[in-house]
Amino acid sequence: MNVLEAEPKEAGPPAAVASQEIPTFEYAEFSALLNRDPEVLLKHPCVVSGFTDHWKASELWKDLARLKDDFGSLPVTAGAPQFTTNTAMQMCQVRTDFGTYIDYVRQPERVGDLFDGKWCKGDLETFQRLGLPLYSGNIRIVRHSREPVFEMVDPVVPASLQCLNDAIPYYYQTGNHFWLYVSIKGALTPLHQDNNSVIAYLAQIRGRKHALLFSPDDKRCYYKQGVGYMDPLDPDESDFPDWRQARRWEAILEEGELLIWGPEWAHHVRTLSDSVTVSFDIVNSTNLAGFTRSQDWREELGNFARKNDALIRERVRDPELIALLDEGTNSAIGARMMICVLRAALESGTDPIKQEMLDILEHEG
Ligand SMILES: O=C(O)CCC(=O)C(=O)O
Ligand SMILES: [Fe+2]
Repeated sequence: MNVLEAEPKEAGPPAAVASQEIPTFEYAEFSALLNRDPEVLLKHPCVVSGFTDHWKASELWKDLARLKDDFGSLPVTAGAPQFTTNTAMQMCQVRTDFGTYIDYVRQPERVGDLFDGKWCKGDLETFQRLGLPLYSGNIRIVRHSREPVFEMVDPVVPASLQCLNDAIPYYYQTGNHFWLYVSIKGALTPLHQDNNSVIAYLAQIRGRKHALLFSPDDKRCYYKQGVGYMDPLDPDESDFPDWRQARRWEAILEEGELLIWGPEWAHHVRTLSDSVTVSFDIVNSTNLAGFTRSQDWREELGNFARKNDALIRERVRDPELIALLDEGTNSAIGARMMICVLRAALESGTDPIKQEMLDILEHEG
């Protein structure tokens, strides 16, 4: 759909800035493009049609009752907005389970009774004043690469797009790299960059979303240290005086389409109609170094090591790791643990991916 036809009042750009429409490709065309230019996603995001046509999820996950049956007992939080990325932004949040969240999505007017006593940020009154729906984006349905749920989204990565996820130790434990988003009209994910420098996509199973993306090269225009990210629908001139210089890439994502972007691309996403989306994070040779250098997986791996302290001390037997478990930060523990695991794996054979990660980690700091 042409972005200019799309609900201009709600979704349109602020006056005085033109958007660049994100180019759309048929799946075969996108594969050919990637073969010609494996780095195309560093240059601009793409919308791809036809990629998810044969996913079981494209039919089965349209059905909220099915999602509730399959994942209803899992713990989640839901926020309005999904999370905040600017110090001036207010937020309300409930702690619940996915099943109760699905009940809310079906009947938002029941918010008061469904989440009575469940508010962990703000309260019902503040929530009603904010005027944004609750949005849960942190259900964890994948913990390793052989999880049966991958059968629902097969193939999970477009042909011609290199994917090294499975060569990275603990990939699905150190970050929620498989996301399932269910949301209602108006749900907001404010402007942010994803953790771990991943390549990421949104596969639209049901409903429509409006997405604005910005290149990492323009970051100084839309991000301010100590303040956070701008609101691209209402930029604050005093914090972001150069916002007009950042090129806005825009798409209306329709059912059956995939929106895919490169590492560090900032994105702002609003749900336009009852929506189900699968999102997936990819590491390949264009972002392996960025992934390895990023902080986020270190925290998660460090956290995991701390929770399994006795086991790790016994199994890894690395004096430096043991010293860090005594008095190091989670991040330092995670990095050291990754070094140990990579070294152990490389003892039983060469592996250029693990070797590149190890070289980066051994030569930093
Ligand atoms: O679909 C959305 O609301 C945003 C999702 C997102 O930020 C992501 O998958 O990285
Ligand atoms: Fe994101």
